[in-house]
Amino acid sequence: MTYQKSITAFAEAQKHIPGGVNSPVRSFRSVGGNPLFIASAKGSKITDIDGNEFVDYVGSWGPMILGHTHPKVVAAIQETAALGASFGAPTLLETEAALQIKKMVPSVDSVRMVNSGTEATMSALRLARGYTGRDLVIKFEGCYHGHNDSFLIEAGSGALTFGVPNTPGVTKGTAHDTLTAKYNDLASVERLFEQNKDKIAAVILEPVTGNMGVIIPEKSFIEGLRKLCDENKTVLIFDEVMTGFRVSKGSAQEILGITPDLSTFGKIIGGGLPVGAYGGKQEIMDMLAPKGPVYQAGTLSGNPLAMAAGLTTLRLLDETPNFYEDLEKSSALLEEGLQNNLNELKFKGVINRVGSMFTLFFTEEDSVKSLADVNKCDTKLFAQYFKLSLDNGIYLAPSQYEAGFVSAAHSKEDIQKTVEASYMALKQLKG
Ligand code: HOZ
Repeated sequence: MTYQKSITAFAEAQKHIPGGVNSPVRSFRSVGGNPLFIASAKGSKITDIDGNEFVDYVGSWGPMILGHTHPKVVAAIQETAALGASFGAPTLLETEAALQIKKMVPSVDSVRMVNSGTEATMSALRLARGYTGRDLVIKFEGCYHGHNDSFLIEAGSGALTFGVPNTPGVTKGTAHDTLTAKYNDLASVERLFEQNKDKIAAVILEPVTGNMGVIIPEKSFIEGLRKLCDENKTVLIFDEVMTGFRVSKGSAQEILGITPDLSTFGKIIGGGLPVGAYGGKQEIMDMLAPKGPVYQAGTLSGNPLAMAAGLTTLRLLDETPNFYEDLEKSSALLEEGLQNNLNELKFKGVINRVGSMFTLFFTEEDSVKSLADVNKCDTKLFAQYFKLSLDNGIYLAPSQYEAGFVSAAHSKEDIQKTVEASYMALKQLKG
């Protein structure tokens, strides 16, 4: 495979865009290489400007659960665009989108649209602070909730990949208001509650993590968080930007059987267009302006194109018979194939998967349950695996600390090709 056009394009982009990319995770810096510049995508495949085609497991970092350029989503965007791209005034689409989200996630009584997952978590935290009259927030090491100052403390995703979990530019005051606990370690949360009685506004977490790779919460941990928040009148926020409508129709909260007070969404609810949302208990949501005193706004919030793409996507997820069952089958097939490869080649690794989100961790450990476990992974080995996979036509996220996403467009042949490519890569790594 040649990547020459991408190499030239990246050299040019770096002259005009910081680091040549508009979001750090897109650079291949941590795996050493040149990011691919993408020309187009269809279904499960993505094509770069050199004409190379890959089976895509990035899926725009989560939104493309139907696969790329789904004809109904494309038609909805085109039809809506013909009527006007943005009005800065209410449209019927916004209420329809809100109703659809409420139908699929019953903990949401009322929902406010914003433009990204970052905006959703930032606004949810402000709302929780306004509602409780408290300042502190507990987040978990390795969880990523977008690039708000409050959450760039021990953060995952690109912040972890590029070694800046506590980024410069965040004021001491802001950092002081963010407390960090350990994922799957309830005692670390209990300690923070004891030390900060009646001061904690919110606990926020990825109910299944994707931003330090996929980690599954233990039942006692997630139940314990709900209990602690109830006892301390603290708002429990599930950041479902990645897991929302991804791991099941009702999102992670459905499979975990835990009802958060607020949820944040993004990615899938925009069908590939920029969008975010936060919603939850009526009593809390009623605190938002113009009804209540907590201010939050946006010129492009509830944008018609994003609403049309998102609503069409959500309706397809809701109404396609056996959608999540079928997605589970292909994802399980992939996991089984990857696990068989590991077993056959006696290669040490851990695969964590929930529905169509998965991570293959290159680790000597038997399980990966926390950031401490993630930090034991061999990122150099991952980088080599990533490159070999790419050369074999498989496009993975360019970091060990991310999730892979299977879409409804991934066929049995795609999965088979991926398993074979993975086998070849692992074999080469074994030497
Ligand atoms: N949550 C996404 C990856 N972990 C963010 C994508 C980005 O930062 O561009």
